[in-house]
Order: sequence, then C-alpha cells, then structure tokens
Amino acid sequence: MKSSTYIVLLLAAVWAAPSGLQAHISYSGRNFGALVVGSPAAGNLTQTVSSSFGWADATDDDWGDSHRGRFFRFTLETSAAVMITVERNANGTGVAGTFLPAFSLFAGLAQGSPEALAHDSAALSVASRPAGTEGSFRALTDWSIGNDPTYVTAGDPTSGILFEARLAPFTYLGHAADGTSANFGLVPGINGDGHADGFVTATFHGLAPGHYSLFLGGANYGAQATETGPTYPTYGVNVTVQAVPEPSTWAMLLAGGALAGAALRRKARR
Ligand SMILES: [Ca+2]
Ligand SMILES: [Ca+2]
Repeated sequence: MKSSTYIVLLLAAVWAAPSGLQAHISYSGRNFGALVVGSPAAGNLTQTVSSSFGWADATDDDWGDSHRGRFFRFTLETSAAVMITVERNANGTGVAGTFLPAFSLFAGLAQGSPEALAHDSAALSVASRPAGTEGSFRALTDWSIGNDPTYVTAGDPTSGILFEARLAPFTYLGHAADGTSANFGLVPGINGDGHADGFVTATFHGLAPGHYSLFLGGANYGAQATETGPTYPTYGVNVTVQAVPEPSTWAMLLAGGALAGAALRRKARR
C-alpha cells in the first residue's frame, strides 16, 4: 500500500482506539416501543450503567460523555403523559446498594441503521461543541451528537458516501435525580427527590406524538474522582415506563362518561 494510505489508516486506527473501547449510542435491547395509555408499565430489568457519575457529570460547564450512561427509547402515537421510574438493583460490577440514578428525557432519536451510530469522538460531534468538553451529552438542556459517514464499501472513504454524517438533535424535556446536591452537585436547577435511596421517578406531561430518548446515568458527581476508567464499574437498574392519562384526560373521560350516561338516560326515557 502507498505510504500515504498507510499513514491515513494508522492515524485512523490511533484515532479509533480510545473510542473503540466504548460503545456508540445505541438503543439495542433498550427500546420500549410504542407506549399506549392504559397499558401496563413496560419494564427493562437487565441493563447496567457505566459509572456512577455519568448523568451528574453532564450537568456542568464541560458537558458529559455519552458513554457514561444508557439510552432507552419509546414512541408515542398519541399525546400522553409518561411516568418513568428507575431503581437500582444488585447487577453490575460496582458496589451494590450505592448507585444513585438520574435521567433526562429528550424528544428525538440518535442515528440508527442503516446510518452509522453516533459517538462523542465523531468529527462532526467534536466540531459541534466547545473545545475542552468531555463529550456531547448535556443532561439539562438541548444537545446534539454526530456520526461518521456510511461509505459504499464499509471503512473505505474512496468508495463513495452512502449516507452523509449528520448531527442528531435532542430536545430537552425534563429530568429527575435521586438524592440531593450532596451527591449530584451544586449546578442550579437540578430536581433532586431528596432521598438518596437508589430510586427516582418522574412523570412528564403533555408529550406530543413522536420518538423519545431517555438518558439514564449516575447522579454521584464526585465519583468521577475515584471512577477514572478506562474500565468503569457498572451498576444494574430496573427501568419502567408507562403512558398514563393526563389529569385533563381523566376529566374529559369523566365528562364523556357523564354525557354518555345522560344520553343513555335520555334514550331509556323514550
Ligand atoms: Ca462534565
Ligand atoms: Ca430517591
């Protein structure tokens, strides 16, 4: 091979090595599908989260690394409220009984097949954020992340581009965090539930039909000082999501029931 090609490949290999240790953003095994109001909660009890600090670390000024958490997805075909609950379990390599979960909900999805998956070190990701940031993930506001181009022949840029690299936008809708500022830090505006007990829940109201991403990570900001990688402890979580009626929907149902009842009574009188 030409030496210039060799250098390009060598550089590519060096560039890819650190991120190659880490997964790209994927929802594999973490897709709750379409949520329907009135259906039972959907549960995922088998996932683990990398590190105990990933969510909290994405609340600060230098953003966060999307690899230090897990992405889940669900779809709504009608407007709904969605209740999300996360509780630690005994799975994972980290110390059982210590994980403090937090999550953020976003409208939008990361890139998926047949596109290349998104990752923090994609050229487009790096170019789209300030220098010195730890990654693309932001827990308390909108953010976006890029992928790499998909080439006609995998891994061969000279073969032509099948799908251009692009940024996938995530629109921030809200969050919930286990515990208090004693664990998630002093960034203003974090909704702690006040009890650092490994359990956190929140209901998001007025969600429009569409696709949603749930980012789940650890709420222990200070743990990044001791969990330094490159191999991070993992922590098991039980995640449940459920589409629930809006309070206004209940009112409408009750009103509708009353109207239907009145109609039946009118019919019965005839
Ligand atoms: Ca950070
Ligand atoms: Ca709690």
